[in-house]
Formats: sequence, structure tokens, C-alpha cells
Amino acid sequence: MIENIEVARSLIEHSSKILLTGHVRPDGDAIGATLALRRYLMSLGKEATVILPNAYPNYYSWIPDIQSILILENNQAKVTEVIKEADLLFCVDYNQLSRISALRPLVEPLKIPRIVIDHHIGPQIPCDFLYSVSSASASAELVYRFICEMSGDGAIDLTIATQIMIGITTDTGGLSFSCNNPELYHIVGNLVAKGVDRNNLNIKLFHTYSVDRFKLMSHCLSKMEILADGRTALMTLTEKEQKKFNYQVGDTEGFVNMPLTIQKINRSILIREEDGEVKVSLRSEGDNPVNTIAELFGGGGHKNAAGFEAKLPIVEVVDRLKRLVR
Ligand SMILES: [Mn+2]
Repeated sequence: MIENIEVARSLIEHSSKILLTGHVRPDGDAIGATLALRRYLMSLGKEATVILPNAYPNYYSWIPDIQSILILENNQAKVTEVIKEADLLFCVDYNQLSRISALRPLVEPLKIPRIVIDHHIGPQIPCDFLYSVSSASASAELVYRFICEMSGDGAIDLTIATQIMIGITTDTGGLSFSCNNPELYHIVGNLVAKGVDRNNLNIKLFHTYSVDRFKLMSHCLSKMEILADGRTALMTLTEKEQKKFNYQVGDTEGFVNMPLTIQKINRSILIREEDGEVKVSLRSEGDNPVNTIAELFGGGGHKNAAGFEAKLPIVEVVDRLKRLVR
């Protein structure tokens, strides 16, 4: 759903200190999309700050402007101060306030206008302007379209183009999934024409494993089970196993996609312990919804990418999932 862009224009014109928020455990899209918007808003003479509930993975520290991000868990005082002064809020790449975890109690009570830009199904954040397209490859793609509608393609400099390309690249696995919208290739073409170096970006984004992360991946894959239906792969990682391989934030990113490269496997599940909880990621290919499975456990997501969290022992979650996918 896209509302009249003039509504957004007026909200931005009447603001001076803009807050940009992204989801917990930020990925390349949350980071790229918020940073691109920040830079664009600054070019309009606004103060704009990206705030995230927790740290981004270390392997993203080269992303342009990333050092400007304020992280709640590292800098509570500064974050609280910036939030207090803000007069416009952007919610980017998430569809429910629960996705910003510890930021929520600070942001939700704010009586300032909200703009939501997101590509997840069923946005549930009350707002004054909603830019929600679930067929979009990434929120970064929507940021590109948003900026073009606001100010034209000329407002996108090489840095903004790079940040947008990072979001699109990470959310589509290098244009290998969620990539059937022809418009996407016009956008990517425009970004490359602006000087974005996709060769280099792909190396920086995908060739980033630490030795520990590589060994954790190999351990995780070696434990993979194929379930009774013959088309679902299931992997688990306990807190203890992650500690053994010196787990760092983001280290398991992408693991869940790997079994999908096996012939006939079209569903993949990763069950991981973190902070005494169980976090489950589900992926699939084709007309094979996994969000319906996630919903049974109170989670949700897209047809081919979904997840949930549960306060249950890992063995019980494994057991229940096994019974479900027979
Ligand atoms: Mn995204």
C-alpha cells in the first residue's frame, strides 16, 4: 500500500530532527535502507539519526556511514536524548513494533508523526504515511523508489546508491531469490550506472567468514537431518555449541538457506538457542509456505522466509516440528 507521496513530503518538510529505526539483529537491508534514507534526509538539510536496538555484525563495519548508527544497548544515554528531541519517526524494514525489542518502550509513546517503509506482509504499525510493498525485494528497493518519487533519481549519490545496493543484495542473496520483479533490474541498472561496483560489493558482502564462523557453519551442516517427508532439512545449534566456536552476532546468518541447495530439499529449518530462548528460522522454495508453520508458534513472515521464537527447550521444538512436517 502506497499513500500519496505529498503526505510524506509535508511530514518531512515540517520536521527537523528525524529518527530512523530498524529491527533487532539488523541485517544488510535494515542497515542499508536506514543509512540511505539518513543520507537523503541530510541532503534536504535535516538532522537524521539511525538508531538500532542492538549491534550490527562486525563484518558490516565497512558499510559507508555505519559508524553514525547509535546502538541502544551500547549507548542508552545518547539514544534517549536523541529520541526525546525527534519530531519525525521512520520505521524501516519491520512491520510490528515488537521487532525493535528494547527500543519499543522508548519509541512507541512518542507523539510525533510516523512513516513506515517496509516489504514484510501485513504492516501493523500505526502511522501517518505507509509505504508497504510486500512484492519488493528489499526495504532498500522501496527507499530507492521513495527517494525517486520525492526528489527524482538525481537525489541518489554514489554512497546512497551503494547503501541501497547493499540492502537489495543481502535480502535477495545476490539477486538469487525474491528477484522476479522486472522493475528491480531497472533499479539495479540505475545503481550500477551511478558507479556502484557490484563485483567488489559481492566480495565484501559474501566473502566475510571468520575461521570460527566457517567452522561453526561446517559443524551446523554436519548435524543436518532430513525429515521424514524427504524434502525438509532441519539443523540445530545449542548455546554451548555456539560458544565452542566463539559465536559473534550475525555468525549464523545465511546458514538456513544452505540446505536448499540440495536437490529435492525445498524447506529448511534452523533452530538456535540464544539467551535462554529458541529462535527458529524457516526457508522454502516455490509454492511452499513456511509462514503458516511459524504462525502455529506465534511467529510469522513471508511465504518463503519466516521465523518464530519460543521459550521452550530446543528438543521440544524439534519434536513438534518433526511431527508437523511428516
Ligand atoms: Mn528486508
